[in-house]
Amino acid sequence: MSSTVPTMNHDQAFWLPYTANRAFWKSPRVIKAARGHYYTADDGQQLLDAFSGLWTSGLGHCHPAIVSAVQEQVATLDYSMGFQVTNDRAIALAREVADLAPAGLDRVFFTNSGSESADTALKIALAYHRARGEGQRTRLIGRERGYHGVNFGGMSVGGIPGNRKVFSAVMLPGVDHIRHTYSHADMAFSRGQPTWGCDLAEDLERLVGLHDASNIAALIVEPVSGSTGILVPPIGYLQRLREICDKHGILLIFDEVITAFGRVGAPFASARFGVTPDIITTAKGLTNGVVPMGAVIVREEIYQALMQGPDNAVELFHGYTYSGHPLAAAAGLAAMKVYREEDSFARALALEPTFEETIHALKGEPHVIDIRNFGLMGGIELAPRPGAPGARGYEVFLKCFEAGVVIRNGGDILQFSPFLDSTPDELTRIFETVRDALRAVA
Ligand code: PXG
Ligand code: PLP
Repeated sequence: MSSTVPTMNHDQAFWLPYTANRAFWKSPRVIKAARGHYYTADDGQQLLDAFSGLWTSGLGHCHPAIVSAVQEQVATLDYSMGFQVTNDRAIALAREVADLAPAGLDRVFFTNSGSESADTALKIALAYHRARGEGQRTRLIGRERGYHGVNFGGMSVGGIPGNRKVFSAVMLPGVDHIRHTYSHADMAFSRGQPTWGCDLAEDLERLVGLHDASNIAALIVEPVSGSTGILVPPIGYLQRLREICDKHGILLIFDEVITAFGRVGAPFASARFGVTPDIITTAKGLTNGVVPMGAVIVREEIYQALMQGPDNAVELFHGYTYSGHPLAAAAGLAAMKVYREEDSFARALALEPTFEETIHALKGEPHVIDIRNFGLMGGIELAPRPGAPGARGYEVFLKCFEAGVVIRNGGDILQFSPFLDSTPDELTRIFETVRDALRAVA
């Protein structure tokens, strides 16, 4: 490629992910340190983190127990071969994750992210059906407005138009989507689970009718949708999805990359809702965000179905160089210990009513057309500015940042993910800052 641009200095070589890069470099926001509930920016500004990293760090930043576990591990075993050989930390963490998971989900496959977990889960579903002699079950079903990461599999079952548009021609074949669960007219300003909408689960029957169940491998959904703007499942909806999957032999995959490890006041959303899927995908809170890692937790029957052929044959041709990385596993083990010792999941559950009160107090503020919450996940939806969708949300994000509070905006939906041990005063400060910002933007 012949270059038409002048020679660059490389101060701005970093191409930021999911970021308005040109606007960013005009006024960069750079963090250089963090402790507990606060970031320190490169100019020394203290920022209250209202998003727990990126849904990652429910225990707070630089938790001393996790920091020292990682420090010790890196000086003991940095890395060891991960195929045909493993390390002691990975074995120990798999055991703890399986102990925490719903009964029956007994096997843990490690990845490095939520996107890799989603693609791994889809591949396991296909391999499982094939191993049982039902290799024609290849169709994968996602849901509109779902987010399952950015790799080809997760993108294809995902249902966020902006993530799909440019790559439309190369989506996986044989993928369908059930309807999303949001209806402004029927559920705006619901607290917790909406009472309307259980019947939306019947949309899965529509796809079964269209394709025949014998062609369908799996359904993947987030128990509570996160990045699309906190869509809380209607009462009874997840139970109904489970029933329909059971009826037709379709595997049910819960993408719990956000909802696991305390975010909804339980170890998993599956436990909170009392609905057990066949496969759970996780990442983020698995290590409290300290070292990248994901995990796919699989029903014992699925694992057993794949244990075929001669003993010395690889059963599943899938894995990442860093699956079960010892540093990540050490961070995960320390995180599991802290979750236990600090009783984090119960604390999050106990904080939920205060969070709900504080966020819903913004009803009636300028631009606010809906407020949604579940566990410690919250969303405030703003009316888009005519002709400039997303601008209002972005400006509120910037105003809060200037005022020392880090929130996140997905377009015009403001999102909140406080720490599992946030204080009521912190929640008050977060939402008062948002209130001021809402009153200040056009
Ligand atoms: N599944 C779900 C349900 C997620 O929320 C992923 C998969 C992908 O994980 P990785 O680790 O590959 O990013 C996610 C990630 C937001 C936001 O603004 C959410 C995510 C990522 C970036 C932004 O809510 N979730
Ligand atoms: N590309 C090449 C050339 C590789 O050799 C490998 C792994 O060995 C990969 C991609 C995959 O990398 P990872 O295992 O870190 O996902």
